[in-house]
Amino acid sequence: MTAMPPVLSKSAAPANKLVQTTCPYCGVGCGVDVLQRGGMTGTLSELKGSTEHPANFGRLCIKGTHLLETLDGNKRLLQPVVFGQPASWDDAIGVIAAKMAAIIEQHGPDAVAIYGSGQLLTEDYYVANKLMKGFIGTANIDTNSRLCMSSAVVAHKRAFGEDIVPCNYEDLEHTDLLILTGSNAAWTHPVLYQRIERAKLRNPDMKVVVVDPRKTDSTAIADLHIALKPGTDAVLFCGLLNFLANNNALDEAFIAASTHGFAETLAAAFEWPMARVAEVCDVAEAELVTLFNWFATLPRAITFFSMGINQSTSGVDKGNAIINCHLATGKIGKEGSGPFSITGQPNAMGGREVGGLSNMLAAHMDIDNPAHHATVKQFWNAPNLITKPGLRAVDMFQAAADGKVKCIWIMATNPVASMPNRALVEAALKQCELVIVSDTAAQTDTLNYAHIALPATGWSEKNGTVTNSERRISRQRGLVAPMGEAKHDWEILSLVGQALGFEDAFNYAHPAEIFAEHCALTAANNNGSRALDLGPLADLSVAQYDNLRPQQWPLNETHRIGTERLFADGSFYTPNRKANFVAITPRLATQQTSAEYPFVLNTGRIRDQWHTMTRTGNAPRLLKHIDRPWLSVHPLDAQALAVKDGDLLKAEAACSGEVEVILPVKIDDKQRRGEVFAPFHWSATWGSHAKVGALLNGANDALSGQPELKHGAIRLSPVAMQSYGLVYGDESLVVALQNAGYYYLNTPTTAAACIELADPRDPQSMVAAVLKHLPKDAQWATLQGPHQLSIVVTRNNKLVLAVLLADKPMDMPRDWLDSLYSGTELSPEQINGLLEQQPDEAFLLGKVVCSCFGVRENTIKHAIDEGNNTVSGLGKALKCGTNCGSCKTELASLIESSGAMPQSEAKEETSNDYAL
Ligand SMILES: Nc1nc2c(c(=O)[nH]1)N[C@H]1C(S)=C(S)[C@@H](COP(=O)(O)OP(=O)(O)OC[C@H]3O[C@@H](n4cnc5c(=O)[nH]c(N)nc54)[C@H](O)[C@@H]3O)O[C@H]1N2
Ligand SMILES: Nc1nc2c(c(=O)[nH]1)N[C@H]1C(S)=C(S)[C@@H](COP(=O)(O)OP(=O)(O)OC[C@H]3O[C@@H](n4cnc5c(=O)[nH]c(N)nc54)[C@H](O)[C@@H]3O)O[C@H]1N2
Ligand code: SF4
Ligand SMILES: [Mo]
Repeated sequence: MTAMPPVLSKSAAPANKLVQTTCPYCGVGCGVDVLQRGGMTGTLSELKGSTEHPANFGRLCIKGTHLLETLDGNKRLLQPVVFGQPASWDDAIGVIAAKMAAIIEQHGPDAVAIYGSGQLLTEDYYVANKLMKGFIGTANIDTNSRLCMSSAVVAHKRAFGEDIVPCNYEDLEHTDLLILTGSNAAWTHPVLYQRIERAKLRNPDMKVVVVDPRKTDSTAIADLHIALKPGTDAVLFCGLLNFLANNNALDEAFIAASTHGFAETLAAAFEWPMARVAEVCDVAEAELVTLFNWFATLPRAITFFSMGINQSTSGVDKGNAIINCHLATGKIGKEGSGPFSITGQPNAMGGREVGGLSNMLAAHMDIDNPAHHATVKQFWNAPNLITKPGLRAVDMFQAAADGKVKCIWIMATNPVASMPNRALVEAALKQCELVIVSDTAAQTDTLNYAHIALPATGWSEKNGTVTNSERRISRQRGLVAPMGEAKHDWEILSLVGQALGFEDAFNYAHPAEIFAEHCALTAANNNGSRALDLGPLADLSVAQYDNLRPQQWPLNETHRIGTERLFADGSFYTPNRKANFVAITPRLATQQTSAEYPFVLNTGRIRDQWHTMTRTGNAPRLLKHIDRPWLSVHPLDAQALAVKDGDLLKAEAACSGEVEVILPVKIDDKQRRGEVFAPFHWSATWGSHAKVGALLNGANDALSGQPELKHGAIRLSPVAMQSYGLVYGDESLVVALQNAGYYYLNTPTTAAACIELADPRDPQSMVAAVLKHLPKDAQWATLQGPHQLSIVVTRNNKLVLAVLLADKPMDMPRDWLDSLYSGTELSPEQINGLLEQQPDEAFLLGKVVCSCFGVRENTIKHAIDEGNNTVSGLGKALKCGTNCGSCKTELASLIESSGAMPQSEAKEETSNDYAL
């Protein structure tokens, strides 16, 4: 009997399918499983961590978990916009090509620049690099990775001969000493931090040391926190090398066989005896002794470093000071040992692989190496291959401000918000003849300066590869069709390449073709001379590419399934195959404080937001942990400035010029005196004065070009505001009132839009602006008192807008406002509560749990927090549950959900509840 072919109905709905992709945020590169319902035009749901992905084994952090909530179509750029008008793709590409060609014709190719991003996929990045360096003929392609990884890149090249991260994530679980320096991994690389946390639970002997001027959440598992003076890490690691030499902790055999330059390096380190290190780093000698002894005596050690090291005018030297200590003790190339630079962005590593910085050629090949030049020229058949490096990020914007760069194409980055020296970046973009911005979001600080805005596809639509911090290449898969008219970045770049006359070189139809070409280039004339070798992936079919499983490079004939750890054989990628020690003379930060600018400004990240918030800002749940920018100030500094929590402080730097920065104060004893911290996530899209980048002057490392973003010099002064406001309700109504006062900050809740206002004049001054924007088709109630003025607008008795003004800052619980905005009709009492700006008692204390004695939920929770963590204990304290007893189960569940278990009941995590 012959088998019948299955009958397929043409109209059958596509089956639901579990698809694996990669998280688009940080460099951990977690695998993500998503349920695709109804094919590419359907919906996505049930997002979870991929249990078999070697980066995360099923775990995700809060940003990854809420990815689906960020895909808000209303916030997307959906159509090309050319000089303010919606346009077709044909028109947009035509205008770009014509204008670019004219600029190149008149001023040469160096008048054109691309400023790209470590958030592009490898395929996008490869095409951008090829177009600029091989065909347009300029190396003016730099990216935000310059602000992120470039110091580590140069440190690696100096020490190892190539930009190589030797370690892998498993090493973090098999070490005896983990030094986290300049990293707040608990917030910035959470899944790795969780892996470290669990490794320490399993092996309590493992030591964790955090080196950071601030006491961050990452110190939660630390055996030692060294709160050093900012900028002094090179001193610390020179001191460590000196100590290792004086305490017989060197690996002489390794130094002799595998390294070069030790004597000069040690001579430089001899300048740093313990007492001097303690003084310059401003830490207790005993803390240094503890750390140094651990490094000297424990067999395995990892130094995990990130932006507190890289974002410095001597970031490269700091990287090499760290690497020197690992080379001197042979703690490299072995399980659980090595210097581990952690990449920030999802594809910072992939960008480095394709050579997407202005001083690189391609595929880890160098501009000034004639053999490399010949290889790339032949491979690309490139008519205009560059012969000299191009502009680095800070210099690129300076050149634009000076009128030398006339056309800049900004792709997948938001430099007006994220570059230092905002005043200069704004001036540069105003000066440019042609500013092209490719973005997924409809609104960013940078889009305000775009002559041409191009809608790019975002995560869930894009299809390609990324490489994480441990050199592991994973697929980001297209799961849904592009929104609106969005196109893939590689596609947009190819269209422009074709329109400029390079049809043959940019006729890609699928990212698999680009990936194959990239892999083939890494293998071209390689023969083991470059670690980056993806040769075995150069001939993947589209189907094989689609099914590519995560793997680590190098991949070559000897390592066909990838290489976990590099340098295991003591051989490096310098001409003599030895690693270089680099003699270090530590330098302090360039932006030093003075009598006029007495505070050190440190900037960085928070747990639940990603960079300039164009994606994470769309998920109100991610604003629950922290809903506003702030400036952390030590209590004694706050006292001297006469400010309290929530007051507004004006921050000024010598470079901030016309740009005014105002931030709410957070009094914070985790901060050293004289130093303040601000997250850089909020931008002018979120608030009138949230422009932290304006306070940093763009000073950068001469070797890497990486700007000093952790050490500004600023002055602070309280802002005398006379009135404060809170505007809450329908988004369109709230947004219209944004400029009713001098200062505003957007703080949306999970239910509604919300902005805070402040103004140096009295509340009446804002009323005229408010009245102008109130809806005509609604009812209003108003109440004016000596210190406050409220307007409540309802439609059919349902709240649409509340404008609450007062002469002092008000702390209105957002949960209360949300409860009133829930779509139910407001009672007269509730309207009065709003008018009086007085949350009702029932809300503040929660619902009644024990009806017999009228005990409310929040009173009970408070008692639990106080230590009454048994039902009978609560009964004794509050009487609840002591009459009819029917609320006892609810009391028990409140105790359970509070997490307040008596010590004896607390369970240690068992070792089989996660896979490693
Ligand atoms: N939630 C979240 N996670 C992210 C990102 C995000 O935006 N949000 N971005 C990703 C990106 S691109 C990056 S680059 C990484 C960055 O990851 P991290 O480098 O961990 O993050 P930062 O907060 O920028 O800075 C880290 C710490 O450096 C400290 N620091 C400042 N000056 C010094 C110093 O002189 N010495 C030392 N030892 N420490 C100092 C700061 O106090 C801060 O706590 O995070 C990635 N992960
Ligand atoms: N003060 C201070 N400044 C800093 C830092 C700091 O620590 N302090 N850190 C620096 C570091 S390490 C980094 S990495 C940078 C990050 O700074 P940015 O790169 O400027 O920040 P993002 O918000 O990630 O910007 C990415 C932009 O690309 C868009 N986008 C997202 N996906 C895509 C896509 O697939 N295609 C296209 N075309 N667009 C897309 C987003 O909507 C967003 O507008 O900030 C730097 N700036
Ligand atoms: S740790 Fe990084 S890659 Fe993993 S889920 Fe969180 S943001 Fe995404
Ligand atoms: Mo970064």
